[in-house]
Amino acid sequence: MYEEIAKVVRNCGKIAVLTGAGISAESGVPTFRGKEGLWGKFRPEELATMDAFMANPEIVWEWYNWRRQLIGEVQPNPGHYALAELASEIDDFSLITQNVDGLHRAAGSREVLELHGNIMFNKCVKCNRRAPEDIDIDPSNIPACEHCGGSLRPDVVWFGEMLDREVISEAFRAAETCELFFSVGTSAIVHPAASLPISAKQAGATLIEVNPERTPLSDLADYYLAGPSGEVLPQILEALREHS
Ligand code: BJW
Ligand code: ZN
Repeated sequence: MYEEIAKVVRNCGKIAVLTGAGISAESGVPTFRGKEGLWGKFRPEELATMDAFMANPEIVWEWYNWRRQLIGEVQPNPGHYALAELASEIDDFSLITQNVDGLHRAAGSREVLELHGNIMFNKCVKCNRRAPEDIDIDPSNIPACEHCGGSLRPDVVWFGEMLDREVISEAFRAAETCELFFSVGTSAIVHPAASLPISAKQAGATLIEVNPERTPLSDLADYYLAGPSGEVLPQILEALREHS
């Protein structure tokens, strides 16, 4: 199987990869959904919204501070490193992530389309400007934006919010023009990210899914590789190097 995948990869000049929370699971970052999922006792739909922030900014900031601390203590895993290395083997490679943890960059991936922002940054709820990087937030005394006085919030995309127009356009461009699309460690239910593999397939790309559990995408995929990405992706890379 890996030999066959390696051949497909080798024959494709243009590859796009979409990752989700599952790729960071082996680093110790909990996923949102599924058996081992959920950040604490809250569902993302309950805390990752502007309504939740407006109703109770303190709880939302406590949740984000807790996650920031955890993410600050973890390291990339072999799945992240395999993708960074794969990029150097392929002429045209786009890495698109829904994750806000920055672990792809930490693994050496240089160009990463972060669809849902980055948890380590803050921005203003009113004017949307990014705040200086090193501001720690005290949930009981949330700092105000230095430009307009609005409250600071994490620089991530909540439900009901638009994704950055340039970032999502670039992601769709990559999906619609690639020859091979990998969907890795995502439940493939949150849109518009979940539309990317479908658009790629509709535009004629081969679709490979890497996930220990089946998802709504699995039946559409040309190859469904059941397993943790920290094991599956390095095996693809190894097969690619052996057969080139
Ligand atoms: C492993 C593994 C291992 C485990 N190895 N794998 C079209 C249709 C229907 C609904 C909509 C639609 N368009 C928009 C919507 C509404 C909404 C939406 O999609 N809702 C769905 C729930 C139905 N989307 C939005 O609101 C988006 N905005 C938007 O579309 O704007 C336009 C608009 C504006 C106004 C009105 C209407 C439209 C924004 C979505 C933002 C999502 N934000 C979050 C939080 C980010 C900040 C934060 O981190 O706090 O993003 S929610 C959360 O879900 C997070 C994730 O990036 C995202 C996706 O989750 P992901 O990565 O797939 O993780 P999991 O946990 O779901 O899955 C993990 C997978 O890993 C599992 O499958 C495991 O099996 C697997 N796994 N271990 C590999 N070792
Ligand atoms: Zn402001």
